[in-house]
Amino acid sequence: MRIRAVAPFTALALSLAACGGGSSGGPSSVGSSSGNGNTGNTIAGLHANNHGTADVTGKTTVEIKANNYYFQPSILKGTPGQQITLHVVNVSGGEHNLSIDAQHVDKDIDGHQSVDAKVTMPASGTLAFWCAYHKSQGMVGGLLVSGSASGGSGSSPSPSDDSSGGGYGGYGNG
Ligand SMILES: [Cu+2]
Repeated sequence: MRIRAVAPFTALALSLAACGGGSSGGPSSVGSSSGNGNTGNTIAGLHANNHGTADVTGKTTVEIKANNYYFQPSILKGTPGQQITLHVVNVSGGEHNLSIDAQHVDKDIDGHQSVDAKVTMPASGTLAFWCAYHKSQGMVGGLLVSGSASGGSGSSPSPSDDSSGGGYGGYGNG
């Protein structure tokens, strides 16, 4: 009787040991699978493969690339209420998508094709956009508004640089 009672427990223990034997680190949470080993970034609370930020202040048309599985640049930084036509170029062979729920944007982009989508910068903070097919894989971007007054939330993910000159990407010449 005692043996029959112990045997299942032993099997379970062995199973657990085998399962956790591969990790050489400390205690890790069971069952957490982080698929792609990219830099774990977050845009508007969503897991995102972040491929950079572009300052689009004053622009009416902005081109971004869609690839497997990210938008580049991933974050577009503008002014509150700024209207932009996003020209999304799918540089991969597979189908992607541009979706912004709050603005009823939902456009498929076939491989090596492009689409235009009119979007509006949020009043404050960051509004996320994503590929409907690969959102869970981090194909997420954001419309970021800078210069908004301190709203009290204080959850700005980017360091607040106060460069009002618009000198984005300018390196010293000479
Ligand atoms: Cu996609």
